[in-house]
Amino acid sequence: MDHAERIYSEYNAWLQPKFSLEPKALQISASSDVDFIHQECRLGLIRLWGGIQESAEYTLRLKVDDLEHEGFSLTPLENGYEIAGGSKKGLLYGVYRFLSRLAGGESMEKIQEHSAPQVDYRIINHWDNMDGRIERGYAGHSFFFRNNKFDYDEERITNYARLMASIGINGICINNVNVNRVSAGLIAEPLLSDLAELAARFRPFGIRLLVSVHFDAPMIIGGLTTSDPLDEGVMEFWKAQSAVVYDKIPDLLGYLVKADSEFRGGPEEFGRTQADGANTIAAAVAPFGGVVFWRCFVYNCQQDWRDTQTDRPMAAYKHFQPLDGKFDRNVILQIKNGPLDFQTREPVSPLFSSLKNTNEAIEFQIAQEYTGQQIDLYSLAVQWEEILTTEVDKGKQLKSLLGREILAMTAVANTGDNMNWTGNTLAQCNLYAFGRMAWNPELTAKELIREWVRVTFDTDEHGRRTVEEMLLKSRGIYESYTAPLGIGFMVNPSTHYGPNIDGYEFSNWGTYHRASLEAIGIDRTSKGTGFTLQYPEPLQRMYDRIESCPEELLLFFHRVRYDYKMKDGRTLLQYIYDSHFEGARQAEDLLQSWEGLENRIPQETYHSVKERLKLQLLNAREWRDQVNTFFYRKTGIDDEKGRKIYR
Ligand code: GCV
Repeated sequence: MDHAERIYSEYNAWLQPKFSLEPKALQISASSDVDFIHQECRLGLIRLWGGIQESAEYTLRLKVDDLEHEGFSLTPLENGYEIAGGSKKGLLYGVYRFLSRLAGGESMEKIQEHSAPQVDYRIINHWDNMDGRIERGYAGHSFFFRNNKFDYDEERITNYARLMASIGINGICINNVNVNRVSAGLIAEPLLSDLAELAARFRPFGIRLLVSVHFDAPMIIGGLTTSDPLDEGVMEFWKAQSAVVYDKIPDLLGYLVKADSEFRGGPEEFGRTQADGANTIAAAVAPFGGVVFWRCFVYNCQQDWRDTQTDRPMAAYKHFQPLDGKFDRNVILQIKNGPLDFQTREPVSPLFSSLKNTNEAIEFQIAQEYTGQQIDLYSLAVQWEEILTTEVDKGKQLKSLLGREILAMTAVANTGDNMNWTGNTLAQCNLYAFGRMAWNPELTAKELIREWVRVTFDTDEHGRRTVEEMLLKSRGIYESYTAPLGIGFMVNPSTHYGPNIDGYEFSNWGTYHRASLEAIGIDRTSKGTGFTLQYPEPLQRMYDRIESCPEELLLFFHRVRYDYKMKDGRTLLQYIYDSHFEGARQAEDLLQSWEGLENRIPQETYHSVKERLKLQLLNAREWRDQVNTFFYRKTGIDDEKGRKIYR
């Protein structure tokens, strides 16, 4: 690469060249069985420095050592440096980590680290449809599929695999959990051979593919008349078809299944349990070492809004908790982080504390479906840190279950075929943070944001600090101008962007705020729907009592009068007004802070992010005015500070 080519490109994401770095003359030494890793190391240094000056005086040694399987150690030596991996995979991770720390500006002599991942499966789920559209995708089209066929740019796939491996991702599901009749065919020819070809492109990077399968595959591709998981023919179908699949892709990680959910078929249609469904499919992949990720997003999406007994957040627990211990060893229940659906603020799903004898995966969403759609700035790392440090059982934080009951961290991708992968370049930070956090859940949002900013932008301290602060504050800002205190939703139906306070109020989806002239929220306490009873003590009591319920979740658990006094003495209504005025004002600050970075951030990125921040400001003002007017019209009570509320 010559000097002129060494320029920042959004496409490189966190693998950028760095002009500010002083290259070091060295030679790389590695045995021939790690040629690919040697090559990755070399390419990485060339990318970073613009070239390598060879010198026998300093040796960068790559070796496979006796460490934890995927672990690595980075050690400066007398006249050289050593990167050791517990396996080839570990060595590859070590190389990427070493390059990343160099990119962050650290000097080689000071980089020392020993690291191994806490969870075995660190997985990205794409919600890509084979026609090329991405469900809840905000960065263009699929870079895997088009026109119901595989259609990809080979170089882009390699670059994507490298980006993912560089943050420790080891599993990728390329198709939407909402499997249709076309994508159901991914486990059969002719699509299976194409899938195998793609799997081979990810393999050198230590990434195994997963495939979302259709629960009704026995009927759709097997020609059977039922998908009943306890039917002999159905069991035989899954076994035979899986043998075909594993013959083509021996290291396929397994299947991902969304069943009995949002108009998808499932075992309950046949009077069977979720365990019956999962175990039949798991038995078919078990001989090949495959795993079934079985989603717990099971609820009644045909609820009548008049029915105040059915409470959607309670559904997953009701379906799965009684089955604890009934799932095969190679089944992993994939549970969304909260009991509702990737809202800005939800409690942690009660399933995590109640499943004691079942493998679990926690599912996050990097795609910002309800959190600004990669237009509004929203640092998910901040939210994930809160989630992972939430107490789930007598002093135990959720993250203490990682690597024990919770074997996998999975997340819905925020990528597409946009040049910068994520639409908003700053949303790359969320993708980066997910991988790093899945590797090391002890990392804080602050550390992750800092790392990402440092590896991505070759700017000065002011530039770095500004971006870091914007990202750190972004989640709080978004929450305050949208639907704070855990009330959630209030979004435009189907698109899920922008305010529509009653948009879901009379729908089937079970997401209601039930605002009246006096009060708002659903009573989910032991005296209400009983949702709080799904938590163990002391959480149950804490959430159940309004005095001890964390204020940020007040309206998730309680029905509260507008004149209720918040902890600081303000009424709930005044809190809502303040939150929306303040949030919209802070959205202005975000734009202003960014404008101060002109000439510190590459032009193209500067302008495209600025356009999004302007849209965010419009969105924030719209939320502010619609929400405040809504509550003013319900209550007839003015803002104490006399700010403008439309009548
Ligand atoms: C893939 C929400 C989204 C759906 C998504 C579903 C799920 O309901 O709006 O688009 O479907 O979650 O997680 O399965």
